[in-house]
Amino acid sequence: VWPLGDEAVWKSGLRGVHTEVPSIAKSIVNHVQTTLARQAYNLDNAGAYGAVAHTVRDDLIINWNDTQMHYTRKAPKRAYYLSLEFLMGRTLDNALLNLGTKDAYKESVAKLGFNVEDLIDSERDAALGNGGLGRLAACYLDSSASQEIPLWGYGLRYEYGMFQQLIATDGSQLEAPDPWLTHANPWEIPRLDVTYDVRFYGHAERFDDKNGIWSGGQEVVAVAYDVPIPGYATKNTNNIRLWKSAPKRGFDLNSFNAGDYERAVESSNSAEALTKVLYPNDNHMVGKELRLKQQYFWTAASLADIMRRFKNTDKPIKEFPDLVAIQLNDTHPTLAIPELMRILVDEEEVPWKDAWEIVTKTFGFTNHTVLPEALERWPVPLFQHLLPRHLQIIYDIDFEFLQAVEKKFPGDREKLARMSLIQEGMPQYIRMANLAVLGSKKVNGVAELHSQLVRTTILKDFVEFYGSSKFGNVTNGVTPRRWLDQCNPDLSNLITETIGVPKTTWLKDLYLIKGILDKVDDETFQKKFAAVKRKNKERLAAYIHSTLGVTVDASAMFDIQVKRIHEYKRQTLNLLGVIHRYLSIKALTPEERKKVNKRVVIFAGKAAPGYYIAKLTIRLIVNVARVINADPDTAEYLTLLFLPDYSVSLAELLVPASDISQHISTAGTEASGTSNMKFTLNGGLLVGTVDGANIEIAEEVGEENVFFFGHLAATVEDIRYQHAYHPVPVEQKSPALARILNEVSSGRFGDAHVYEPLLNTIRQSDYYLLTDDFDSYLEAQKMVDDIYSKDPIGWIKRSITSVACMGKFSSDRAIMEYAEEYWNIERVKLE
Ligand code: 4GP
Repeated sequence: VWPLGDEAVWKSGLRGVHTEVPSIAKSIVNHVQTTLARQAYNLDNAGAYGAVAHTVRDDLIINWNDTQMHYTRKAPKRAYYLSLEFLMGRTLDNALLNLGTKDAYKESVAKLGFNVEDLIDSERDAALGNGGLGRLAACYLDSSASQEIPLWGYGLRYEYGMFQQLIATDGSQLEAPDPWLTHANPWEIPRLDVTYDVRFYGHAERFDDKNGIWSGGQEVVAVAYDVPIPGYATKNTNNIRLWKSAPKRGFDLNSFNAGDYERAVESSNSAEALTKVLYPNDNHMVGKELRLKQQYFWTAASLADIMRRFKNTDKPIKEFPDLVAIQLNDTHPTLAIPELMRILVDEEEVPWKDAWEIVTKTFGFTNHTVLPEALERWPVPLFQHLLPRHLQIIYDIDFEFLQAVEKKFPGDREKLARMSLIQEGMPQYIRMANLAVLGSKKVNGVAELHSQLVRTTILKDFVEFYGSSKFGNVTNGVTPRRWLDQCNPDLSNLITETIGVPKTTWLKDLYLIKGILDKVDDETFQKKFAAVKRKNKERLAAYIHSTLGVTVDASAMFDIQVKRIHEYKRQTLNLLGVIHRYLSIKALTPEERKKVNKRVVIFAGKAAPGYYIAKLTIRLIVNVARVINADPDTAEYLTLLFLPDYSVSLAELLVPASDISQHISTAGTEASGTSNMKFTLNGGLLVGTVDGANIEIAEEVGEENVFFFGHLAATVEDIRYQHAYHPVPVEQKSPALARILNEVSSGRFGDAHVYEPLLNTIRQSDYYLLTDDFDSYLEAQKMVDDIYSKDPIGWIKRSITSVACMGKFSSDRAIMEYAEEYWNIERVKLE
């Protein structure tokens, strides 16, 4: 349908995506001239990046528009992924690869006197996330678009993303803000006309039939910003809608007129503060009011938007779950459950029972951690103050639920107390995980072991109540576009040339890379494969040289552990292992040392600013590195590095360059892990515990290709009990470890007293079982050294086999499991 006017004129103005060099170049020049208002003669890389990004943005928007119009016309069931974090990284390279226009852009950019790779490298990461949970959301968006699943993400447009990490002269982590939006962001489309009012505080009244009225308080406006997500080798382009908070009225006119300017802007400042900054915690809850406000602001705006879109279809409200599936990425968006109840019951006048049926057919809940400190609970008084109507709704849900539990398990008061949405005490708390389970159709964990632990520990009572069919598993995945083709183009090309299947096919059906297995014994292939790894290591070595000024030997084994710094992830175990290696090499004669397997051990990762022990860990790594790297006796055989400011783009450099990587969490604590998948997919082998997705990776690639060590999840509880009631000193359990702890205490690595609190976590309760796992860790490491140094061909074969068997870990497989088994959603391809 065309608006009034001349249809032919309209049509002549429309164009498709740029594919040819001349039109790309023309558009870039046009953006330099108009969008940037700059001249060719003084254009630097940043300017050229801006013009290229705007040209690509135009392409994305064209596909975005077509896709969304197609969805609207077809009106299929859609999925919504509610996530407080989307850890996107850079966009330009990914967009060019997904659109299939990278070569044409490369040529166009070269014609204008620039190098496309330099422009790609000048982009700042979008770091709207902490770690695994946020990066998973980004992979899922890429996969949904690539697999043509109609899905939108909903999140917050933080003005400041994940903090920038600096290392002080004493080795400690310093945090600096991440003002990633200071140079306008070409990848977002402001939708200043798409806004919703979100209420806080005020007064709630409840009526007999459970409906109510919520009024007064403060209103804040949510403004939409859209981020197009291009699928790979398809026109389908999905969307992430991010909300920015804005004051409802510019400022308080009364105060302004009375000359009190500070007062006048106060409320507008407080409205804007809502989406200022991402909370920098991973696997950990902080109970701050501002965080709860963020959660409600985001879920309320998202649901209002989803409801408006549903209403455009003119379907009766009871059909809502036939058109809408909402996935809760952990408990952060759980308020969507009482919020949908509020909309249905208070605004749409749906009877309570029917409303609850709609809700429980709509939501799905994914749990990402069983760590107790991560389980969200909110104090009732805070909740009552901020969201009085939602508290009433939660009480009503809880009342009915407990009646049903009592009916099924009469007289089991303890069970009632455990399952209630309200945790008794002073004050009472609301348990968000329980609410998420009650309000969802299905609940899942993120790897087989994790889902099993969810069913048998934190949600055991709920499995008994609902039956096990409500509780499933979707093992995580990673997008092979970014985590193979983009970060490791040489390996990607080698795979294509070897399996004889076009890239555009196997990158969307990752099981096809199994084809390289045929060549595992082929010497020419082995050489090519090894050469790719070597080149990636040299690329990383060059980065290390340019950033840290340290020269590393690319012929040494690269041993990498990069992830958030957390006690459960046990970076300290790795570090103590490195000290052990250092002392062992030092004890050898120069002649004996010649047989040592050379290693470069690399750490990177951020610690939450308030996490004291994690920050001490970083400080110790940096200071141990200073001692080791300055020791001429060992310099040739061992280098230890801490790379500051870990990010998605740094990961893209590290992942293809590992010989081994470490995923060494205490068994039962790492829900899945996803970097384990990325490293293995790029031919790095794993040193790991029998935990999370490590287990499934070993199932796929063969246990002989993974270096497992340590106690199993099933025994961890017993060991902790032993620690508490029959403690055995470290000296007795692991003399090797005791010696290393003493070396650190003695001040060999500086500041002896500073590290005592960290060492004491091991000497005292040792909650994460370092003492129990240390010796077996050393054995696994010895095996790594032996095979790597004595059987290089065997190593290459293991590495090839591992890559070949990673098909399962594509996020395409995971997103299709969600689509088919959880959301009941089909592909909608844009022709
Ligand atoms: C993480 C888990 O720790 C990690 O094992 C998992 O791979 C990832 O989620 C994605 O499922 N959890 C978090 C968190 O990031 O904050 O709970």
